[in-house]
Amino acid sequence: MTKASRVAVAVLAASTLLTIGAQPVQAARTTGTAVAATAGGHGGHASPPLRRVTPRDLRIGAAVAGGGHHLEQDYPDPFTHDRPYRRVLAREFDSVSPENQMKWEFIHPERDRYDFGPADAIVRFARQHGQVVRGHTLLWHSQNPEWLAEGTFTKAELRTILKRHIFAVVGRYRGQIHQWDVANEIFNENGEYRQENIWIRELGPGIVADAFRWAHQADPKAQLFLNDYGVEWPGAKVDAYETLAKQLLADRVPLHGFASQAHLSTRYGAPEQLRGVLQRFDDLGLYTAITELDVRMDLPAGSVPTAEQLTVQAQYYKTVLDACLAVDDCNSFTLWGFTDKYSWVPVFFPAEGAATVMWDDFRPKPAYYTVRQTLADARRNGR
Ligand code: 9MR
Repeated sequence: MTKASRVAVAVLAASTLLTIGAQPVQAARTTGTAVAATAGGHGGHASPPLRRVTPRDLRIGAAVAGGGHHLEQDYPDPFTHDRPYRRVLAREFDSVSPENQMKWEFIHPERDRYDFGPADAIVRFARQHGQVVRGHTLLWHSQNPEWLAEGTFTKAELRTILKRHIFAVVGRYRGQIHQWDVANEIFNENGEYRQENIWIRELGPGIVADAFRWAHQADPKAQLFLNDYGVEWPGAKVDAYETLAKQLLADRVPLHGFASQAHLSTRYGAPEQLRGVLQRFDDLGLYTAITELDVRMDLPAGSVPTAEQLTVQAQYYKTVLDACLAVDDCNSFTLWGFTDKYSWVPVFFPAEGAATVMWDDFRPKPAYYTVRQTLADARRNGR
């Protein structure tokens, strides 16, 4: 079915999917220790794995840890060194997103040099394990190499640099990428273009459309996305994306999707309005996706989450998954890491942590079981 005809039947589908949305939250009454015991030392070998129970029109993904991981880390690159990690990644997920390995500073470290090795390894791994890849990311304000961020260029040079980069990177993986986050985090909370984005600041917002056009030329099969955090609730940022999406579509720019990263904290309420946000973009004929889900919680140094915290966390995961399942063309659901062992959260939020669905040793938490049950119910109900 084409995207257009899927939109036409979305209203019909919504009535079925509402039932899924109303599934009771699976109770998660165990403490971290008790969960460890009930998981029976699975070390993540929970059965069946997530990818086996996921509805057929949805991809279940995880970020691939590594590649200049976080800031300074005292452990070796997880993807290349941690074999149990790789086993769980292969078994549980059918989509992978390089957490850092395709970002400018890693894949294009010098003006005349690309370092494709780590990204190549992920694309190869995905092929070997029947997974698709989400490419991340092409036009962003952050993690740009020094030569670019500190360099002096004319506008024409900058435009050529971006164009060549997109053709080089997207072209290299042509036909092997499911979705590209073409433009990442381009608006601030007030819905204004971020001026710290070098491309937008120097070349104007029109460069966003060009980035989409170039990416499409380089890989006509990849679905091209706008991606951001802080769009889990309606507001100025979501309005800005909706206005931009409408404009790009009116101008026949190859935009195919809108994604909510969904970096959440239990300090704030669960994103009950996410479904409505995604529906606004589905109504435009776009795919939607959850691309970076994690749910952090307050964890004073050295403490472990309480049973109650884990239950609340599981509910947040379910709220986000339910939103995606209830929207017809939400076709990708990705966790930003599946184990606390390599999560970015404690590095960036020192008083928070435990944000993923598995403990450091890959034993599942209540959130894992809730996600799996919710996926299985949706698949059984014909999603
Ligand atoms: O998880 C990524 C972490 O390893 C990096 O150090 C960090 C640097 O900004 O980026 C993290 O990933 C971000 C993603 O690329 C875009 N959305 C927000 C993510 C969390 O910061």
